[in-house]
Amino acid sequence: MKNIEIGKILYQIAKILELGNERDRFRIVAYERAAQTIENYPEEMTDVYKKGGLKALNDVPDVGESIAEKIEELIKTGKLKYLEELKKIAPVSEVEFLQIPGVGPKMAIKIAKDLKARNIKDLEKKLKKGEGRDLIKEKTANNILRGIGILERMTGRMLITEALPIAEEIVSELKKMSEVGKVDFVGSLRRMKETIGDIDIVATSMESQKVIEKFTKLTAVNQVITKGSAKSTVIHSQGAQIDLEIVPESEYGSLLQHFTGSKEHNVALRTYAQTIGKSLSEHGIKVGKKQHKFSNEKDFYGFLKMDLIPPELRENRGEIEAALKHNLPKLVELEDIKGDLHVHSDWSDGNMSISEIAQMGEKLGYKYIVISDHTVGLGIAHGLDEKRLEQRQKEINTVQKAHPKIKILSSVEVNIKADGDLDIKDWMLEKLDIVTASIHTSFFQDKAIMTKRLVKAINHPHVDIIGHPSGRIIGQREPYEVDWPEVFRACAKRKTALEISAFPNRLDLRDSLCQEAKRYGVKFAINTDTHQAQHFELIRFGVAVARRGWLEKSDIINTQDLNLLYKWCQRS
Ligand code: DGT
Ligand code: CA
Ligand code: CA
Ligand code: ZN
Repeated sequence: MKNIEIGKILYQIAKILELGNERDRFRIVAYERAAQTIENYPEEMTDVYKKGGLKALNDVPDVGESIAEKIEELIKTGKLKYLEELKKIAPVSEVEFLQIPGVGPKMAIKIAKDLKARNIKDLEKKLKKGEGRDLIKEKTANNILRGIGILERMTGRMLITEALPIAEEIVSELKKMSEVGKVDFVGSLRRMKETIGDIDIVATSMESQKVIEKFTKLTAVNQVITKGSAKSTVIHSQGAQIDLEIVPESEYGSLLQHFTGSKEHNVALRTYAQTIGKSLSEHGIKVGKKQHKFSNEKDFYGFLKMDLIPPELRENRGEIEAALKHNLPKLVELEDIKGDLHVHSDWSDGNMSISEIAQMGEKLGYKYIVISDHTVGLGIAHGLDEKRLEQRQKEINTVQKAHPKIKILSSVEVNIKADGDLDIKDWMLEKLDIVTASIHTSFFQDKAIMTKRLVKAINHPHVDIIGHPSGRIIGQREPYEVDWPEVFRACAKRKTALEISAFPNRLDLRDSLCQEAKRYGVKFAINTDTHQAQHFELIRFGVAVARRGWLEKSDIINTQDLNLLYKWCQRS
């Protein structure tokens, strides 16, 4: 059983406990935390268990004795008696309603008991007809309908962080086969889109049938949907669909281009090609009767008098014109990142000490690392008040002495209250090196109020960055209603950066909004929002969003040397 599956089961337990009115809030939180840690853990729990048994499971952060035992049972039997028991007590429909983003236990019970909806479909019908408006207000009903919409859109899609390891594993298996030449994953995954429908892989081989045979027999393959002489579709053990196509080496460039997409990019490209008398297909470019083949993409785009377009830009958002004019952006790269500006320590809800964070930062080759714990308003995250912030500063000073190679900056992720004020006093904020302000409460305000609230925080003299600016959680929560142009104008004027959170289900600010914000002159910070060691490596997904948003090194404040970063922060 994979970590992702174990994580899902633990989340499910937390939800059912909540539904059953579990009094012990900490028990619910314990399951949620364990689930989050395991989902992102770099080593499979099965391997941890193989090496060190129950004790090793217990040593995984956030995994206590009782949860370790449950993981052991899951690994051994693939089932969990405790969950079966819980499900017997919890009503089926209520558990189903909990899947709807924004619907909590209380609402789930109300929907089932008072509105008498039998399942999600039934609920959707009832709400659309306007039934039970005395029980559920218009606004709430609309929120629930929106939640059902998110659920439907997400169904069958995975987060890129789930899809990428699966694709990488299959690519490496294919590379091991002696019959295989080149292999690449293509489609939305190569474009680094935030969610992935299915995984597409292309490979070259002279013996395609043999490769297809071996591919369909890989241990990670659960089910074979189709199997041709050069094409196959299978279902991976983690539920993902994988399309494999074997292609001739001589046409590899055009096929790679075709299967990378996006469909919108390909359609626009084909339309442009027609205007100059060329006809595109997956096999190459036809001029008159002559079919030109391409072994690499650079030659393919070059034949159309274009620069090679990075996969992340192939969404038909202006890249074709830019490639023709030879002014594509020089996109930011992972190696450009000089430090992470958003890391939680064990002073709030992170599980690393400041010393461990400094060590990790050094290991990653960062020039600086920013400790940005939550502030007091966020009770559940053990937020810091002014007094504890001063205590933390002492520890930072001590650790800094032991780590002269990396600069440890003192920061907070301060809460933006419903009225746009911050929950830490100005005199304390002034002492910090850098300040990120984020919204963690009152998500569903009207557009005008939310915009005013954000702009107030942007204009605060001590705020340098707005954290996860749109508040969306992929598959769970829609972004807030915000007047983005107004927010972008305020950011550009005040020189407040917008964060691109690399956290897998946030990836917020999203790609298209980054592209738009850049036009206003907004700067960005690519951060991980790390709470535990393995989160640091998520930074690549933040860089991917920035690249999809057309951003260059100079658009990102944490690609700059420390003195320039200081300059950015001490502007007031
Ligand atoms: P996904 O799987 O929903 O995340 O998105 P993609 O982009 O991976 O889409 P998919 O798997 O349906 O197809 C892979 C690529 O194949 C797609 O990006 C472009 C190409 N393709 C598929 N269908 C068409 C089509 O009808 N016209 C053109 N021009 N290209 C297509
Ligand atoms: Ca795909
Ligand atoms: Ca596909
Ligand atoms: Zn955070």
